[in-house]
Amino acid sequence: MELRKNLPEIFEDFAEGRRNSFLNVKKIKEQDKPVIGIFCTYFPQELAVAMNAAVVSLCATSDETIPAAEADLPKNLCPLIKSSYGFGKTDKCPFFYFSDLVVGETTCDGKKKMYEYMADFKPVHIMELPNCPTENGVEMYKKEIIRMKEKLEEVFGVTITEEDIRRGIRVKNAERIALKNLYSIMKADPAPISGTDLMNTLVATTFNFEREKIPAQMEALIEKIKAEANPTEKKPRILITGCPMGGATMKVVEAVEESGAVVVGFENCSGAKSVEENVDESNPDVYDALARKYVNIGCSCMTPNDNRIKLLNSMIDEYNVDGVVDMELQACHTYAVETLRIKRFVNDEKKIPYMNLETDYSQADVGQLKTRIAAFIEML
Ligand code: BJ8
Repeated sequence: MELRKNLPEIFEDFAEGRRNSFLNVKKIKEQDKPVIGIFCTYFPQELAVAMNAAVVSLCATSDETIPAAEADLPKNLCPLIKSSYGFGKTDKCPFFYFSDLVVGETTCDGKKKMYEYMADFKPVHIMELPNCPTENGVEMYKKEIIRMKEKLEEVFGVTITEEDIRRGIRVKNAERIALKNLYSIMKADPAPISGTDLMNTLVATTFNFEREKIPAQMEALIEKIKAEANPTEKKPRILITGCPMGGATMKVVEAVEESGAVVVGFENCSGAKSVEENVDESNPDVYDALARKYVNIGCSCMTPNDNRIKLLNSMIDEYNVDGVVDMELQACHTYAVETLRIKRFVNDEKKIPYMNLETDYSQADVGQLKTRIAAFIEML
């Protein structure tokens, strides 16, 4: 990061880095390094770091390939699933194209059934994720993580030692701490940057293949923000929760911020959900340590999903949140069913306003979203 640049230019650099990542993944292939494509934060990336493989996120966030996907999949299916499948099927995503192996998990029903068709045109490995974040679930996922490691060894002809995995854990823990330090700057009131810049930066870092460099980059960015961002206006402070954010769904963040509020936190997968908790480096059993961290991710695919409530509880307090916006993607049943529990918790226990909205990857509802969100913000 060039420290002579001003903040807007630096945020633009992160966006540029994401665009360049298409070229970077090509370079990685030219160096004969393995590329693993993933769809979910339940994949323990420590295994990939342990074998020096690049990890690319294949969760698509645009509606471009949905019509192609709908030739094979039902129309009434989550846009994330259709879009991701469509990019793979039409070969429009370079990350998918360059992935040697795609890893999926048994999360929601739509995703796990989609992988069956995806396996027709790409090698796919499925990790069986438990439904419940219990000791049984941890035991089961531990076995799956070991099976995943063995699959990687078989496909790529490598040996992954426990020492390699420990290095992977250290690298990923340092990365998570750095990302948490970045989004924690939003605890300040007024918030120093917009939620839009924050989310775009968080998403861009997932496309940085030099993971060891992320902590220093985040540190430099935080210094820059502290030195240059001097907001004076206090605004209503919004926490966003629900399905993963990014790409087309940034329309929700933009609508919040255009209405005069600021998004101070993202509990979603692209935000705190997978970053808050680290892997216990003192656990002598690396597989147990990984299983415990990952099974604790508060996704609505888990039942009961107390970990989401736990994280929301601390974020609402720490970020001094005035209102919660719960974003559901169309036909995402697990998150949709969970809205009632989240509403009850936010209204009854935290005593602050809550709204939930359902959207997809089209821009057709932007006007309606803006009207609803503006009315919500006005009420705060
Ligand atoms: S850990 S949030 S990345 S599953 S939105 S495809 S749940 S129907 S994306 Fe997710 Fe992993 Fe959970 Fe995170 Fe299904 Fe819902 Fe679509 Fe979803």
